Amino acid sequence: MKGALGLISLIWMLVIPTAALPAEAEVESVTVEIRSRVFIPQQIHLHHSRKTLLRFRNHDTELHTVVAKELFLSDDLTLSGNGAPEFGPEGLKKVIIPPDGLIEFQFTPARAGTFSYLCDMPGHNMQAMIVIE
Ligand SMILES: [Cu+2]
Repeated sequence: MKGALGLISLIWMLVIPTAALPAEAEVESVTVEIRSRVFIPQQIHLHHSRKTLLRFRNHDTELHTVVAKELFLSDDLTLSGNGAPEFGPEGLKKVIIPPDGLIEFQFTPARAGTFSYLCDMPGHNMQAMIVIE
């Protein structure tokens, strides 16, 4: 009986804090791994008007870029990690990710659609898709 009570209170401790999290914490978090010049997975799904944390982790020993024209034209875009962003007249053009590097995009996708992105390093031929529902 004591054991059962202990188990129940343990379940409460595990369940309640999650249920009590404020709406602010409802961030959709997705990670794309880069291995051997491939974006993995090849397609990810996000949702418009939902706060998103999109990570790219480069496991290769060479640098890669993430070039996504329209996708990151979001008012609330913030970048973190050790990538090097490049900006053009229309905003963020691309981010360079060093070997073993990580970049994090925090943004809210503005609209639904299918967006392809790529790495524009010569000869890499790397492309993948983000579907925003
Ligand atoms: Cu690349």
